[in-house]
Amino acid sequence: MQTQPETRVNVFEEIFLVFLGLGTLVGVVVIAYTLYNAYKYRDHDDRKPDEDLPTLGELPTGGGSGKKLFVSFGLSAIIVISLVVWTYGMLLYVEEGPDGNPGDDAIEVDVEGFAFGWDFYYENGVETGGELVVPEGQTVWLNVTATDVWHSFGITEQRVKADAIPGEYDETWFIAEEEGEYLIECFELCGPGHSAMEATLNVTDEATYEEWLEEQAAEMEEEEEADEEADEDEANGDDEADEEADEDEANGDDEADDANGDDEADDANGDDENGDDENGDEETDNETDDEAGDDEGGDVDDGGED
Ligand SMILES: [Cu+2]
Repeated sequence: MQTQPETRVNVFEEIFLVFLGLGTLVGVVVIAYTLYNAYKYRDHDDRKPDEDLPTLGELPTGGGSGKKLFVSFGLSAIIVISLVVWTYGMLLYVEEGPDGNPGDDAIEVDVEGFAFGWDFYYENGVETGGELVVPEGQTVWLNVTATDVWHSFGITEQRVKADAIPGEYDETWFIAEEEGEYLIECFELCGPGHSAMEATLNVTDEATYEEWLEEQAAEMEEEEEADEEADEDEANGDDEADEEADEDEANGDDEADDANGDDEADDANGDDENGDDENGDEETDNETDDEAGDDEGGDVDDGGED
C-alpha cells in the first residue's frame, strides 16, 4: 500500500498548530522583552540628581544606527512571508486534493441538496437519501449541487464544506481515517427546515463498503425489473403468466443474493481478481458496465435467471 496522502483534517490541524505555536512564540518574546526593559530601566532611589531624564514630548535620540529596528523588521518580514507562502501551499493542496483531481483510485459521489435533505449518487448508479457511505482511508470526491435553492454541504469533522447551488457543481474531497458516523449538515440558511437538513456520513471498512454497494446495486436492479414487469403487465394484461414470472424472478433473485453474500464481491460482479487489491475503482467500473448492459438489453439477465 502506498503512503497515505494527508487528510484535510491533518492539513488544517497543522496550519492551526503552526499559527498557534508561532503566535505564542512571538507573544512570549515581545512580552518578555517588554518586561525586561521595564525592569532594567525602572525608577530607583539612588538616581543621580543630574541624571538626564526624558521629558514629555521629547523624541528619543541616539541608539546606534537603527540596528535593532532593522533586525526586528527583518525578522517579522521573514516570519510573515514564510507563513503566507507555506499556508498558501497547504491550501493549494486542500484545493487540488491528493494525487490528482480526482485521482484514479478516488470514489466519486454526486451530492444533491434539496429543501430539506441530501441525496447521493454513486458511480454505478446507486442512489441513497440521507446516507453517504464510504470506506475508510480512501479519497472521496464529491460533486455538489442543489435542485432548488442555495444550500451548503458540510461535514465538520472531516473539514468539508462546499456550496450547493442549482446549476453549479462545486467539487470537494476528503479522506475519512476512522470508521464511524459523522454528521452532514446544511450551512446555508435555506428555509424553515434548514436546521433539520442533515444526513449521515457512514465510514466503514473496505469490505463492508463493497458489500453495501453490491447490495444497493442488486436492490436497485430488482426494483427496476419489478418496474419493467409492472409495465409489461399493464401492456399484456396477462395475469397468470405474470405471476409465474414473478415467482421465478423472486427465486432467481434470492439465489443471486446468496451468491452475492457468500462470495467475494468480485465474483458477484463476474470480473476477475482485480477487486482484491486496494483499487475499488476497477470494480466500480465493471459494475457500471454491467449496469449499462442491463439497461440496454434488460432481458439478458432475465433469461439467465430462469
Ligand atoms: Cu439547506
